Amino acid sequence: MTQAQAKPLEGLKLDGLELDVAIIGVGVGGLYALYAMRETLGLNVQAFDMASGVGGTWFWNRYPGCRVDTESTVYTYSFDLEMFQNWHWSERYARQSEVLDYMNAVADKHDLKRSINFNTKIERAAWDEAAKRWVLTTGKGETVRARYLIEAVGLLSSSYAPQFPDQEKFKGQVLVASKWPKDDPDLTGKRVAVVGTGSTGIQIITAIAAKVGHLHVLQRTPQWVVPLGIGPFPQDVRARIKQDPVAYRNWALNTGTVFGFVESTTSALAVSAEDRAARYEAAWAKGNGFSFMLETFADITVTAEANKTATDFIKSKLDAAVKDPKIAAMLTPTDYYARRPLAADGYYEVYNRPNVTLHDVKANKIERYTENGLVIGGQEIALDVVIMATGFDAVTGNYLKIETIGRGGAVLRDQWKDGPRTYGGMTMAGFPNFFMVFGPFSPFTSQPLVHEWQVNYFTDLIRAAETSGGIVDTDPAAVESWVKICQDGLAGTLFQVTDSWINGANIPGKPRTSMWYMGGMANYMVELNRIRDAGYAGFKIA
Ligand code: NA7
Repeated sequence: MTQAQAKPLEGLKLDGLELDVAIIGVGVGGLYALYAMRETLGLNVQAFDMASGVGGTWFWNRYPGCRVDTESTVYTYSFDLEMFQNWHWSERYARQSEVLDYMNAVADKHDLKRSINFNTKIERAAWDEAAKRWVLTTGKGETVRARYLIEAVGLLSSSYAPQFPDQEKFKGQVLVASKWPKDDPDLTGKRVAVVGTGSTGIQIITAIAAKVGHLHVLQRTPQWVVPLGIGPFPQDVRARIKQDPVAYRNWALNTGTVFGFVESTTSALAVSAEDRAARYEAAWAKGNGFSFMLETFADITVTAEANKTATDFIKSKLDAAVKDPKIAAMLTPTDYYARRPLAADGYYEVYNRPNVTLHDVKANKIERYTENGLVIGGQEIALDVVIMATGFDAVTGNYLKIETIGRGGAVLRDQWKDGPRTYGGMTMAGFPNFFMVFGPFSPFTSQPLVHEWQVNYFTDLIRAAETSGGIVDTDPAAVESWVKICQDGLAGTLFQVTDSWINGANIPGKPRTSMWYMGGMANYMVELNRIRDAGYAGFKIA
């Protein structure tokens, strides 16, 4: 890592600390929230993070091949216009180390680390009604009190890594992708198994296949994969951002998913077969999963018929790329193209390599570890390293890890037992002065610019509360109507019926439900601005 190591705050005694604002998490959302609270509002703020540095998901996910699959053009903050205009991204899809360097540069430029307590876990947050304060308890039992609490705990940062029986017997190494060691383990020549073929798994697989001795891919459910199109940062976009960064930011925010392209409004069924093939071919050549799914046609994730046109096309590419038809068949999904869209260059070609074996672990279960490896369908595979790329307890996971108690002793875990409940993805009823950055029922979009937008939105709310001396709470009826809008939105899509982390189906026992506003960022801003213009309807500043 090239960035300066973050030092914990020196001399700050946490126990008994009184703050205006406490922030949990200094990933993309929390770092900007810290800036907004301290620099824009001038409040007394401290942030807390379990990590020893800034970056959130980019701090922890250091696995081989880790990079954004959102264009770097929109994977950036815009609040510092000078940095937005001039930051040098070397690639169209920045590598993890580059994203982390960028976040450290932002934090250093704005001297944010002096307000961050690293290596500090917040285990409990309880509202003290008499004092009108949130009372936070750290992992060491210290107590910090704050008038406002902002949780920026990450959408995809609560690791999910199931343990297979007898793991303690295994003489090799078990690595969890989302908790990758800082001292990057050398996999050269090793016998490696990758469990999981989501975004993380396919990045690791394509990065290490040529390096390891033998790669065993343990696939439970095949997924549709398109190329990413790794290459240099596009100079035309750089010129556009440089010339008018505000216009570029506003353009990006006014799309559906804020991925740096405009979503199609054309049905896949409204064009001729030749036009359709040409559009898919161009999207394949360009790369990017979100672009392939959403920039080509409007209804791929909405109707089975449109979806099939996309999967037929990807299937034709898969069959052309994979030499062994049996392997090609194993790689072919049987469900809709309606999970989070995956993209990696040369993914299918990996399976032509003589040192790569694909295992179907749905048919042949991963049974247990032995000293030498894993037993799969009754057969032992000898291994040096097992990499768990098994995903996250997405969206709600990290909120529920903190024991959170609201007004009248309301327990967050009880309130969300059948699924989360929020207003605009930012607040909850009965949890006053509590704000989430990209909480459940936020728009289904890329992150940084949307985080900024939400933080700016509740910065205004906090300013209003500061001016009136009030407390910000949320009307339960407003929450219910927002949840209904979000549930209806997901119900109209194939995301609803396709198992994935998007609907909670990846975690055993998790309620399967919508966790998103599916109407797109442009509409989200219209809805939230309408609420603001109606005197913050649904929010209660009292
Ligand atoms: P994902 O997309 O949830 O993928 C997890 C993968 O792990 C997926 O292939 C799972 O198979 C597999 N998995 C999970 N549990 C098991 C067990 N017990 N045995 C075998 N295989 C298993 O997580 P990622 O980390 O790849 O990506 C998450 C997001 O992070 C990504 O979309 C980006 O936005 C960033 P399954 O499909 O459940 O059968």
